[in-house]
Amino acid sequence: TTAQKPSKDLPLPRDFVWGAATAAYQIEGGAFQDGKGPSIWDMFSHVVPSRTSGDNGDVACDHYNRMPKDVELMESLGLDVYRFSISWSRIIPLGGRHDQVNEAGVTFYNNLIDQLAARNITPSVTLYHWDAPQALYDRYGAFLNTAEFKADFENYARLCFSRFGDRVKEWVTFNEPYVISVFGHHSGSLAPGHNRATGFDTKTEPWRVGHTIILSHTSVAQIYADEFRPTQEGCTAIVLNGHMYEPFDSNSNADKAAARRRMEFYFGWFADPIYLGQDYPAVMRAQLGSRLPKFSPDELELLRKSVSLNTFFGLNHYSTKYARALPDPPADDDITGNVEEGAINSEGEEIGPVSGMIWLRVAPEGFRKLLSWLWKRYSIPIIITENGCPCPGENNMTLEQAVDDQFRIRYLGLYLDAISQAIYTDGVLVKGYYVWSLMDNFEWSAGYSPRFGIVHTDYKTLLRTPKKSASYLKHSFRHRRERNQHHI
Ligand code: GBH
Repeated sequence: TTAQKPSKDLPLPRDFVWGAATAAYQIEGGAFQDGKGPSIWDMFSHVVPSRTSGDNGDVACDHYNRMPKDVELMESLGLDVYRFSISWSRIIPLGGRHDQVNEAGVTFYNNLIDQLAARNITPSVTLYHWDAPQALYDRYGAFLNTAEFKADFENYARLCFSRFGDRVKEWVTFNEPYVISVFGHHSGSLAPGHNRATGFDTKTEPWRVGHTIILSHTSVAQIYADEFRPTQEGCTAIVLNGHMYEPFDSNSNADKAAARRRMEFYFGWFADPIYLGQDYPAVMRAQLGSRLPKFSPDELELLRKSVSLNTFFGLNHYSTKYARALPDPPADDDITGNVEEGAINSEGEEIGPVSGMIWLRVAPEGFRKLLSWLWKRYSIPIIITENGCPCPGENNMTLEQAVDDQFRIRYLGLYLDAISQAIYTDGVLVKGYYVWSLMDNFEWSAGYSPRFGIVHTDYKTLLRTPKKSASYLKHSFRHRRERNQHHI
């Protein structure tokens, strides 16, 4: 399983769209420019620099000052879609509903959207990709205060819809609520870094944060539908991330149940309320009891009513893991569904070749199975809003070596084949694919060493150089869409 197979270049529907994704804090830089307020990532990276491997997003790819050139680059790559996020504290420096709007920040995004339109690239805009205004944590704990946060997020969303919604038709409220909840408020490896060691209540915080995100998402989807969709005619969705899980021992019923349970704790946590309009999965209720917040009857009614407002399932997916049942009882701050996860099964087999990141192994069969699992459970069209990988050792290569990214080309090819099989063999509706990422950028706690880009970034000169995977994708999408005989 450790050798990589080549892609079969399987077909994709003619109207299948492809694009590339980024996030504000990872590429923009300009962290203190033109009146931007501090976000939790400015604080997290500056206060204890070791938490971000000594790096920070002060400059990043300097996209804030190089945006027109970057959009030219996107055009040359042949992107249909560019997925980016808005930095909340760039346009409302203190974040709250009574705080001032920073017009310079609004202008930056207006210019970006105009440049994209001029080059025929469709924007897909995420409102929240992890960079909360620091002031919201200082004032009331941000996500930990549901009512306050929801009201401030509604105000921020309204501002974005009213200023950008004439040209933006695809809106994502939150990127990866799982990561915001668990990595921000349980392990603490991402901002704001809440964990047991820093004195926070990891038994309840992740679940409270998740609850706030679900209710805020639902409310903003309703606001868009009521106040903006009639004139703007766009759509809203949320982006969920997660691995596929296979049983550690394929003969063990306990491990099979553990794999299913792990999926419900990862995807079901958010997708059951949002895409089914119902309470959290029963396995979560059973294990977590009162640690898991309750939806009031009114909230459940609102959830039910807003299911149809979500026009697609945004999926960020990278890899597959094995799940092994742990003995009861679960730890009092367990977030996994009492599961141990790993890359090696009971036969000693690896799930797939390892990329430049330890958690990311090449396992396209898992991706195909996940697409089916999601389709069966939620029956909603899926857009892959992130997928990609760094090549092994990529950060220690010369430019010439780094742009010859054969490992990435094979990974992407196999994952696109998996989408094709999901569509044509398994009957899953997948509508698009956005590669992570447009260019090498700030990889959160890992700093600048992991390189996920299809374009190389030189952090000294800030020069961008497309890698071979960029032209591979351009040609592969053309070829796959032409090969399609199915006329979807
Ligand atoms: C996405 O998260 C993000 O949306 C994007 O910003 C990011 O750059 C991209 O992935 C690549 O990482 O270190 O073993 O604790 C993906 C979800 C969750 C995957 C945290 C890595 C850390 C695993 N990520 N996880 S570990």
